[in-house]
Amino acid sequence: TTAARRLALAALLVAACTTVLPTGTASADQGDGLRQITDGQGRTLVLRGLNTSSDAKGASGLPWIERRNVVAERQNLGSNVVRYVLQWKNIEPSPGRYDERHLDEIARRVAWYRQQGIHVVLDMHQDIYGPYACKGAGDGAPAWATITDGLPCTPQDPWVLTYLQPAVLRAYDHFWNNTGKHPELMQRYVAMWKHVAARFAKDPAVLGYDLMNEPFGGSKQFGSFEGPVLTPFYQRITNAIRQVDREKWVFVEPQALGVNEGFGTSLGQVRDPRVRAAAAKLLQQNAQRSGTGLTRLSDPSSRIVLAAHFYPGGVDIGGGYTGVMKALVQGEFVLWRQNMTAAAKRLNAPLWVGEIGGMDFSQPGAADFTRDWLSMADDLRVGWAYWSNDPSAKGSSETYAPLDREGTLTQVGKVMARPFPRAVAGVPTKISAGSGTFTVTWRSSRGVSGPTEIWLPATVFPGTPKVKATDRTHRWDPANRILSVWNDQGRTTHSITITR
Ligand code: 9MR
Repeated sequence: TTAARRLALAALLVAACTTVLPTGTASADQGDGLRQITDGQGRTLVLRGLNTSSDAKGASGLPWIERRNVVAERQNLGSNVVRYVLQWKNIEPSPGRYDERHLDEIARRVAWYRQQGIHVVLDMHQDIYGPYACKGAGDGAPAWATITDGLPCTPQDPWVLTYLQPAVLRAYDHFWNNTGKHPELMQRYVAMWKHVAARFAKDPAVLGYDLMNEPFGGSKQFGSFEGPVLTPFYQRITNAIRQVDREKWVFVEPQALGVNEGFGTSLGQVRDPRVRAAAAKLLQQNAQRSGTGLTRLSDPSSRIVLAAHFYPGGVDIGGGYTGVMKALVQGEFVLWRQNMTAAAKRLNAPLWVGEIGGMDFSQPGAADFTRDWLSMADDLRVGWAYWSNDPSAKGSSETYAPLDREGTLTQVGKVMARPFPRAVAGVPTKISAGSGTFTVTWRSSRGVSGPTEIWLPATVFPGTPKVKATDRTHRWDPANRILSVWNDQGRTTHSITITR
């Protein structure tokens, strides 16, 4: 039966993950020491929001949303980020010719997010290589970049199995130049990213670039893909982007197979050229004004983010979250946490969950599952983007999307609407949501200005929130439901507890 197969799959994943677990006990506080994504004022950004959208995979490459949906998202979920789906096929319909009208359409939607104060991460999406690899099954690459050598292909159910079809494997093998025949494909992809970055470099809403959704190595996987093939490719794209954009964050994803479910990744470190450039400038300035001391530069640190996905095996293919299944999925939570925080530390990069897979709310345990991944993110002080915002992406019922087409919270949306600190004036050390209470603690860090901003949903805090804080100055903005807290001068650790 399918239930038995799901169980077997989950058990297999847990067993496999256990074998790659680092030895030693899990630290209770794995979020400690993780680097953070920061804003222009040096504040830590805890980025939470939705993926927009799965239906953008279609011919137009554009999502279903209208401006009012973005307004509703900010009001009802407090989103401060969107992972915005775009695709190579729509951007570069023929080699070297970029569709500026399509980029304008993207920019028009990016502006809707800007108006709501929502940061945009541009996600170069792909699944199963592209629509031309397997009879329209996938999305991503244009026809001209899809070379399958006429191999056969039959779309599979579940859809991920289509990755293993001969034509799809060959398309990837040519893209990664595993075949040694098409080095121009990766060159085109790099040049395409440089063009997109040049287009959005000055757009203040765009926070960064997610270089490739869920990379798949074709006939090379894990150790023969992530380190030797994917890492240098990311480095090439990053170098090209930095020629036109020194500031924005670059989001890199591990391979999806296995890692989405908790396997460790062997992705290597991508170096940010802005670090070397800033150091060189500093040396030069010091030489020019010898004796005047160091000149402060804005922020010469690396801006590479590890954007991992989380799809505990079982629930994303329609299983429940009860009994043995729940225990197995919880095992995957532990593995994912341990392996992804270890990878982020090894890569010296902040961790962000670019996709967390929702669960079908007609299945038992869906609310518990949602609360559990939300709590994991709180514990780690990492942000996430939920997959996805499509009201009917997975079948006809509206069971996955947090908001319906009118912008009203759905069942999953009501669980997801919970308090979080959008920006923290320092390094967050604790984020904890209880029923009707919320606590954040943080420590000061140098060069930070502006307040800590906490979003408080009306569903949890209907009235004016009661505040107990170590710091004296706060302001409640009832229209936007944001509580701002300014660090007291001289204090190094801060704490705030909110009750209703
Ligand atoms: O949820 C999406 C599903 O409806 C599609 O059939 C499938 C193929 O396009 O893609 C699913 O979305 C996936 C996303 O593109 C990448 N990460 C995993 C998502 C869930 O499977």
